Amino acid sequence: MTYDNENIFAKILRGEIPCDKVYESDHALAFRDIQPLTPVHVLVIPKGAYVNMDDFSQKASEEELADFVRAVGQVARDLGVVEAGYRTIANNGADAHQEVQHLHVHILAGRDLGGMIQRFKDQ
Ligand code: DGP
Repeated sequence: MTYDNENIFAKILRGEIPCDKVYESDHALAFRDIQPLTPVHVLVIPKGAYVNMDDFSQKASEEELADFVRAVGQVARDLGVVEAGYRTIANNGADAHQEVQHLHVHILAGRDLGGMIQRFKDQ
């Protein structure tokens, strides 16, 4: 799994393109999605160069892993969405339609999000 240093989130991390930042820690950054699907749509990314959850879960240090998971929880609390509820999604690879090849967790909230995923038609 090769990390592309020119992916859009790497550029955000380097400050080459702007983002609407909502949270930053030693190992994580959170910012609003540029194409929000819900009233609240924030992306949480590790600062390290990890393509996806498979990459991150194998190579990240314990400190990075802990910081990232805590960041997701903290951002949800900061956004005020814990009581009403929120959804976290991390798309990994082709079948999941991962568009940006730097690990990111979507935090989706602000309305009823419906069922988790549509059933396959043949089920
Ligand atoms: P995914 O399909 O899980 O890889 O989602 C990628 C998300 O990244 C998508 O919801 C749109 C968002 N996105 C793409 N480019 C930018 C950008 O330049 N800035 C921000 N804030 N979000 C972006």
